[in-house]
Amino acid sequence: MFRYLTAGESHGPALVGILDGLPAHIRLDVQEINETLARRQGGYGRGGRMKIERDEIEFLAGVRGSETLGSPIAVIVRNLDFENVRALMDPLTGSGKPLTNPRPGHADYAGALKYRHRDLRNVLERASARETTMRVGLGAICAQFLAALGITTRSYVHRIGDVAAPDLDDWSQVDVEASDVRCPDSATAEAMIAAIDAAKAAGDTLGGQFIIRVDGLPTGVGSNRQPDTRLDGVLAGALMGMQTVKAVEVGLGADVASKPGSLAHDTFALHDGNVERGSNRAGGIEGGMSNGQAITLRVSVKPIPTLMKALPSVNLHEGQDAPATIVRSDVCVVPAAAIVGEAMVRLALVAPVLEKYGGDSIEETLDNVQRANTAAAALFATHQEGV
Ligand code: EPS
Repeated sequence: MFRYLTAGESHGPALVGILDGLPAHIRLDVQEINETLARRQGGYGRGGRMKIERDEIEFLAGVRGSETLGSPIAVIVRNLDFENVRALMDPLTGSGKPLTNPRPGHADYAGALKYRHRDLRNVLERASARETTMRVGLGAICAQFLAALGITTRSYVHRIGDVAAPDLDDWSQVDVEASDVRCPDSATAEAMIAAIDAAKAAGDTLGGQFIIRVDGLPTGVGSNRQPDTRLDGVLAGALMGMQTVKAVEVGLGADVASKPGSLAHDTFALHDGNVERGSNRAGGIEGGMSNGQAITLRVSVKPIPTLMKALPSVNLHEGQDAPATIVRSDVCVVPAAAIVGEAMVRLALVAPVLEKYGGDSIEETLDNVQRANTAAAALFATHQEGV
C-alpha cells in the first residue's frame, strides 16, 4: 500500500515528509526535485516570505546512492524563517501575544473551536500553505517514478480573477516556465499581472483557475469497483485537499450539465486499425478508469483570506466587532497552486498505478506494464495503442 504523510508548522523549524510504498531502484535526480520546489516558490503576487526561504530537500531515509531502496523515504525541508521567529515558535519554549480576530475564509475560526485554541496562531501555522512545500517535494519524487513509466503531469494558469486565457487545445508548444503567472498566452499574462497589481493596491486578493494535464497514463488505472476507487474521485479528492481549492472539474466539467449527449461524449472510430476518439470531453476518464486519453482537470482556487484591507471580523477575546487579523501574506497564489496541483495529482496517481501493475522494484513494475500491454493488444482484432 502506497501512502504519505507530512508534518510541519509554517514558521516551525522544518517540514518533514514520509513516502511509504514506492518501489526500489527508482533513480532520483535531486536537482530536479529542488527545481520543482523552486517553481512553487515563484509566481507573481507572492509576499515577502519567499525572499526568505530557499526550499531544498534533504533525504533522511529510504534512499542510497540516489536510488530508492523500497523502504520508507523520509525527507526534510528546513524553514529558514524559523530563526527570525524562534521566540514565538520554538517547539519547547515558543510563546507570544495571541492572534484573536479570525480571517473570513481561513481555518482560523473553525480550527480554534475544534482544537480549543485561544491563540489562532496554533491553527494557522498548520493551515498555512507553507506546508505545500513538502507535498511538492514528495510529489517530485513520485514524478520520477511515474516518468519511468512514461506518465507526465503539467499545468498552466487559465484564470486570475476575471482575466482568463483562451482555451488551449495544443499542449505540445506550451512553455509556461518563463511566465511569471504560468500563463501560455502572453497578452493574457500581462493582463493577469495588472490585475494582481490592482488587487494589491486595493488591499485585496485574487483567486483563479489552473489546468492540469496528465499524459501517458495507461488505460485502466482506477476502477469502477467501488466509489472510492474511481480515478476521478481520487484525483478530485487529492486536489480538494489543497488549502485554496474550491472546485475540481474533469474534462468538460460543469459545462457538461448544459450539453446534450451528442455534444458531451467522445466518439469511437477506427483509423489504420487503431481505435481513436473524436474528442476528449471526458477528460481521459470513463467509468472511473483512465481511458488512454490525456487526463484534463480544471481547478478553481479562492482568493486567499488575508486581506491588507481587512474584512469585518470579531475579537474573540474581547467579545466585540473588530477587523480580521492582518499578517504578512501573498496577494495571489494561483501560479504556485498550479505547481502544488501537479504534486497532488502525482501523489494521487501512484497508488492506483501500483494497484494495477504492482512491483516491489521499478524493474518488476515495468515488466508488468509490458505484459499488460501485450495482453491487451491481443484481446481484440483492433490494435489499441497505449492500452
Ligand atoms: C501563508 C502566509 C505567507 C505565505 C505562506 C502561506 O507566509 P508568512 O506568513 O510567513 O508571510 O508566504 O506561504 C509560504 C510560506 C509558502 O512556502 O508557500 C499562509 O498564511 O497561508
